Amino acid sequence: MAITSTHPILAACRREQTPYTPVWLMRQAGRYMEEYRKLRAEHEFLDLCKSSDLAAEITVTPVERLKVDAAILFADILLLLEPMGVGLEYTKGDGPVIQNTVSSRTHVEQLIEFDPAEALPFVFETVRKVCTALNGKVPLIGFAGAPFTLASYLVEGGSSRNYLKTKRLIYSNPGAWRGLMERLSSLTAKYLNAQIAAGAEAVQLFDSWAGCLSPEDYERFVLPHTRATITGLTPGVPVIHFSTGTGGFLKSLRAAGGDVIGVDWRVNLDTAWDDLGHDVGIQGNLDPAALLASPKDIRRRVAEILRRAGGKAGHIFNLGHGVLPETPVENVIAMVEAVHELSSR
Ligand code: 1CP
Repeated sequence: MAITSTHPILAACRREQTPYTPVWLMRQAGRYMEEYRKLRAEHEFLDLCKSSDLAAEITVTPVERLKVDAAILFADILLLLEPMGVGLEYTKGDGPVIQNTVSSRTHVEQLIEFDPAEALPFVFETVRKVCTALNGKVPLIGFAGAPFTLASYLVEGGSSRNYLKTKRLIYSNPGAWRGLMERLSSLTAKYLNAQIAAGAEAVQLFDSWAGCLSPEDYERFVLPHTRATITGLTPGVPVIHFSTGTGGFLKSLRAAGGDVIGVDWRVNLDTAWDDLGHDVGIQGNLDPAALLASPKDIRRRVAEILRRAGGKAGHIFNLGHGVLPETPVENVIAMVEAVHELSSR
């Protein structure tokens, strides 16, 4: 406990000075890694998530291979939706599919109520196994989808380009929307608290698709619910609040909560941080596609982000979104090395 609580990534969450800028990558365990592809060739994705031995192995491998400063739990934001009885499937090539989509108050009321600690025991087993394997070397970050991003999958039935079904529900049936978001926000808080109880030392809330909303709609229909999730979390555990495409309303994301705000590459890190205020941490924000460039170019781009962070306490280096499956693993290693070397102080 004493070792990890002073770990750079947790210190950065508290905006304390660190000997170097800590770094991890969203989707650091995934298809760009040969080790993962091998396991995936033998098992369905959901089966990997539900086998705590395999999920723990997939979580720990990139920590050793990439020398990153944190592990991210191998799981998926949509696991929390399966016990609701909506029929979750991962189909080859098409991404996740929800069979029974939500478009009315009746549908919201039909969603099965459950206790995440009981319905998803494999997640917490994985957390415990990962903590044992890491043995205090680096902290484990737990995660969940933020209520809006989870709701968007329930309403759309999968990924979406314009989120029209979601917006139609918000505009035409705000009561049903509120009911859905209230369910998801309390469920998410319980789920994250159970990850924390099992050993996660920080948590990240992914609101990956919040950027489809106008600032006004975000404030009215999303912010109160994300805030309810964050206020419901175990005190003292750092919260990273991540989204993409939200450069136009960063202040509202900040108002929803989080010790650290995760930003994508569509904003410059320094202007984003000025906008957020320097009394909150910032995470980001290399374009994941930059990892397709040469190691020399990657190093230059890393230096530029570090320059914009200005060595100020509270910066966690990350990509602006998840690692792309096409990424050469050597380039990821080069990126992590560059962050550590160039930020050393
Ligand atoms: O085919 C496969 O091997 C499955 C691919 C895969 C993986 C490796 C999916 C399906 N999920 C995951 C793991 C995962 N998902 C992790 C842990 C691994 C890590 O970070 O190292 C995490 C944190 C997530 C989170 C997640 N799942 C998000 C939020 C982050 C983001 O990328 O925005 C979202 C939106 C999902 C839904 C989801 N699950 C899987 C896919 C391909 C998607 C995205 C689909 C879409 O574009 O809508």
